[in-house]
Amino acid sequence: MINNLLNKTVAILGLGKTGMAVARELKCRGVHVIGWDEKEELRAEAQKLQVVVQDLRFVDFSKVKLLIISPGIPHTYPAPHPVAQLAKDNGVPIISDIELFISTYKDAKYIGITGTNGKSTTTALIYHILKENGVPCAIGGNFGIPVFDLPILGSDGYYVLEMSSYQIDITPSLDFDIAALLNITPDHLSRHNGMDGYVAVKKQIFTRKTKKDVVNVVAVDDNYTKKIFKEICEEQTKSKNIPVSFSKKLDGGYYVNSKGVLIDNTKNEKKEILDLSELQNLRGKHNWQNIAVAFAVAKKTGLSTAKIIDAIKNFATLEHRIENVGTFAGVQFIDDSKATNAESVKYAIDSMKDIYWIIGGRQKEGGISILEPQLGDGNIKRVFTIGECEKDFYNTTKKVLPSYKCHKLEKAVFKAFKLAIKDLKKGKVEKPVILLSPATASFDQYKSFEARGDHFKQLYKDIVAKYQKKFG
Ligand code: UMA
Ligand code: ADP
Repeated sequence: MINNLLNKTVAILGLGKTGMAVARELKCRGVHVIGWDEKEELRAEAQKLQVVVQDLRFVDFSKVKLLIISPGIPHTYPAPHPVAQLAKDNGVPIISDIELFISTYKDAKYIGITGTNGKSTTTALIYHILKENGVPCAIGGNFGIPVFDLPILGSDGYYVLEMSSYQIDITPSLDFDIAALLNITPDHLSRHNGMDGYVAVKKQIFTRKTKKDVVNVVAVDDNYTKKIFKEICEEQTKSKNIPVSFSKKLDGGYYVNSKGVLIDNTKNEKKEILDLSELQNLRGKHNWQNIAVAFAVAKKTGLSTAKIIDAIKNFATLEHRIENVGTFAGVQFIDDSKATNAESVKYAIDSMKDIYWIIGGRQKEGGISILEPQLGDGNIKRVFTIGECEKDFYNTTKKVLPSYKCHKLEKAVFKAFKLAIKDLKKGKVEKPVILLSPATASFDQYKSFEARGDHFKQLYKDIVAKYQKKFG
């Protein structure tokens, strides 16, 4: 596709990671690029690449061939960005970097993974399995590396791409050799005009531009994904459609039984693959779903079961996702800062006991209402609230559990530690865990969930330093 753009004009809206990587590539390929970002420092950086920096609202779009828009910028809901509207009014296609990339580099194979939760873990796990086994591959997309920053792979290579709903929405003609969907629960609803729009976008990962011999993997554990699977089986009779489940037995697919054993039932032989309950690097039932999907995808690349199992066993947990920070004075610290919605917290709470739970930040739709049934199940001992929504969360948890308003993470961590030590001495708990699994976005107090998790890890170090003499 890029070859057809020689000497043509392409507009790029958003010069963050995504836009800048596209700009760099297009400039090298002799394309005339006009770019804009509301941030001055990004505009200055683009100018160094010889990009014409100009407010795109005032550009004559009749001369523009394409608009490449960053995923974070709305082009439909809640309201189209004025530049997106201008492009539409002039009949200029609006696409993502991924659309441009896939239609340019057609030789390699593509694996796309989406879902509300578990995308990064599953994408990283698939990439790890391929890499460990010597398959040429690269990881990118919503994972944090824009596709135009990835190496060019040959026809035996796989691009393993994490796809957010934002990215799918602006990639009208996807062409994944293997596409996988993990789960769907409400998220990002304002960008998709409600739940129906969000579900429809997630389903689009299974659309193809040209490819025919394709594989679709769907974890059918919720009603939305179950319905999508049924629909694609009806619509794509020539594709290999593989169901996966971590919650129920399945014929013709992979499932995890009640003991946590991954079963290959693709040929209805109920072959035991691996006991997932023992894996310390991928704790929690939610990871059973991620592993089952990763396994199904990896099998379709032609790797043997034994090779996939070995790679799963030595996968290193991703940062900020139920990450073990350390244990001090008998108290374990777990960073699950990436748990930015209640659904993801549900599984963290399920997989641990004696929890001193730190929650709060910028609230998302629904807050923690879906967690209310779990509050009294005995796994959580005490709750420490922080951030913008702490009043709401405190009012919910205090009805069932001892709860403390701490406002800031620092106070929450220190208070949780002192109370955990006290409870430990009194024999009220055996293995206390201080869990940062906030069920919120971080932006009220932090730049990102990573910054919030890093702060938590620093506070663990501060505690070790402060109490070394007493407990060390
Ligand atoms: N901007 C304007 N005008 C506006 C609005 C924004 O100029 O009116 C500019 C901003 O100043 C910014 C850029 O547009 O510089 C928007 O950037 P962006 O955030 O869309 O894009 P990137 O920095 O390129 O990051 C994106 C993804 N971000 C989002 O989808 C919000 C990253 O996912 C992704 O890793 C990266 O591309 C590489 O492909 C992050 C994310 O939060 C991790 N994703 C969401 C999620 O996981 O829930 C969807
Ligand atoms: P995503 O990239 O979709 O945000 P991550 O793998 O980064 O997903 O995990 C985000 C959060 O969701 C973490 O707190 C993690 O423990 C939790 N999580 C991971 N996989 C799942 C899953 N399959 N279902 C629900 N929650 C999950």
